[in-house]
Amino acid sequence: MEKFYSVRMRASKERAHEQGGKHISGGEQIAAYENVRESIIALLDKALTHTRGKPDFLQIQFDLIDEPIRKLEPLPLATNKVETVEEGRLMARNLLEKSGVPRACIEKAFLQITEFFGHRGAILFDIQSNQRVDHPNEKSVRVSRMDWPTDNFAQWADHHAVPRSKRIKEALVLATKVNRNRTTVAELCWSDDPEYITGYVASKKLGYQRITKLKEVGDEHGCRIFFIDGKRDLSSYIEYLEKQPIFIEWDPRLIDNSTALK
Ligand code: PML
Ligand code: MG
Repeated sequence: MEKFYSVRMRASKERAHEQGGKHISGGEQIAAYENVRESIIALLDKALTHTRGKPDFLQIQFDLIDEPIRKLEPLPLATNKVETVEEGRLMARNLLEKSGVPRACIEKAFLQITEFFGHRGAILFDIQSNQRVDHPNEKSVRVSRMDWPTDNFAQWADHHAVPRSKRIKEALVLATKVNRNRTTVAELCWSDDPEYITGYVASKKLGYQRITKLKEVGDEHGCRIFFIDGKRDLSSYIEYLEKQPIFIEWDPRLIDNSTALK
């Protein structure tokens, strides 16, 4: 069996993340041994050229994946055009509700949203208790060990007339891993990159729903919230997010499987 390595990067400014530094950039790849060098260089470039600033702490590590890599079909993608942040956020709330997040829970999360800015990982918000549950250390959760082989992504992107953008690829990889899991009800995300204002709501039910404006240009506040069903086992869910290796693989024979969500 071919061996694969998880390659990951994190970069921050002033101090390391755990010492309160400002998050600059993070990245995940899975590579065969002969491609590890290329992955490290790609992640290094990502960290050194980020619009959030020059990092002064950077860590890149790789480790052997010694368990089978599970394959998942990418979530179907749709793009919703909006003109203003207000319209975009209203649309996000509506998509979350359609995905099965109760209205009261959405309102509570939006009231607290400024507390969820600036984390390098994701916030877990429980729809049963209406509160954040990735406490007590406030570290947030980093989804890791996932990738989408370049050729297959390019085929998928060309077929769907989506730009071959690394950012879209990385976001869809993460959203697919997270939202194919039963504990996740829906995800809300927008970037902390001041120049990037498109974000998304994703869920099993609605797929990956891009929203073209969720914040103003120049705003460095981003967020990533997983609305989860807290009746399920939280520790095995976090274990899945952090440890389960995933490859996204699009099967061109399933041409537009928008109704075939698992
Ligand atoms: C990020 O930059 O960290 C998140 C980007 C989310 C949206 C990507 C897209 O579909 O355009
Ligand atoms: Mg980012």
